[in-house]
Amino acid sequence: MKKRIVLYKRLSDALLARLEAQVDVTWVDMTTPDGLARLRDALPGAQGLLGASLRLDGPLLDAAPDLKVISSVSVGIDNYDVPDLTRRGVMLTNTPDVLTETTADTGFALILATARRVVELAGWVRDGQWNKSLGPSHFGTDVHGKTLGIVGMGRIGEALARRGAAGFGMRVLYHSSRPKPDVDARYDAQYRDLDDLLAEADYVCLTVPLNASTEGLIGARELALMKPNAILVNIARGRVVDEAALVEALQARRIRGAGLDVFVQEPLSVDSPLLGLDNVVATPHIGSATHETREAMARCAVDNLLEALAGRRPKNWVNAW
Ligand code: 8YV
Repeated sequence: MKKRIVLYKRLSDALLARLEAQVDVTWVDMTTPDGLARLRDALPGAQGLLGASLRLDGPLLDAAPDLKVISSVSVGIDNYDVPDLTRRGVMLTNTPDVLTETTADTGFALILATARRVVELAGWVRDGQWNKSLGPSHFGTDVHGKTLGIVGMGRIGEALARRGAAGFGMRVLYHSSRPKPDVDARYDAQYRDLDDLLAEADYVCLTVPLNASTEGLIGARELALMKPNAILVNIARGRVVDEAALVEALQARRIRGAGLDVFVQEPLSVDSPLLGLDNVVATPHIGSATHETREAMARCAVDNLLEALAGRRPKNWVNAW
C-alpha cells in the first residue's frame, strides 16, 4: 500500500509527478484562510510532510500519529522543535548546501544596495528628481577594500567571506562558535569576539541559525558598539536582532544603515517603522529565492522524503539517531 504524505509547499510539475509516482500526495494550499485547518484535517494517517515556512508544533503533530518524516524545504530549522520530533520518532530533514551560494549572493546584494543607496536613488530617478549632477548628499560609501564582519561562519558565512576577500578585496573578520583555521587560511580571515567584530567592521553580516543562543544576539548594546558608518545586514532570521533597538539606532543615525531580508514578523507590516527609514533596504526574505535554487531545494527535499519513507538514511537528516 502506498504511503501518504501531506504537501504544503507548491512543487514544480516534474517534482510533483516524481512524488506522486511513489506516494499518495495530499496537497494543502496554505495561502488560503483555512489552510491550517485543512492541513490539520489531512494529518491523520499521513507518514510524511513536505513544505516550509510553517511552525509545526506539538498540537499539530499530535494530529499526525503515523508521521515518520518531515522534509523541510529550508536550511533553517527554527520552525521545528527538534528534540520533540526525535522523542516522537519523527525524522526531520532539510536542504543545506544547495542554497548556500544564492543566499550569499543575497547578502552581497544587500551590502551593495545599502552602501550605495541603490533602492533610494533608483526611486529618486523614477520620481523625476534627477535633474542635475549628483552631489555629496547623494553619495554612498565604498564596499571594496572595507572590513567585512561575518557573524556565523557556516556554509553561507564562508561563501560571503569568499565574495568579500576574492571579489571585493575586503578584510574579513568573523565570529563563530570557534575559530576556523581553514577559513583564516583560505580568505586571510581573522576570528574576533563578537564585540570586537562589531567595533571593527564596516559591514556586519548576520548568517547565524536562529536558536536559544542567537535570539536577540544583536541588541541595543551590540548596535552601540558598531561604527557610525557601519551597515548591518541580516540574512539570518529576524529574531536574531532586537528590531526596536535597530529602529532606534537607525533613526538616530548611530549606524549608517541596514540591509534586511528577514524580520521578526513576516510578511513585514507596511506600517513597520523600518519602512519609513531611507537608510534601510528591506527585501521579502529572498535569500534563496531564485528559480534555480528553489527547484534544487525542492528536489533535495523530495529526495530526503522518499529516502526516509523507503527506510533508508536520507542525506540531510537533521536529528539523525
Ligand atoms: C526560505 C530560508 O525562505 O532555507 C531557509 O532557511 O530561510 C529560505 O531558504 C525558506 O526555506 C522557505 O522556503
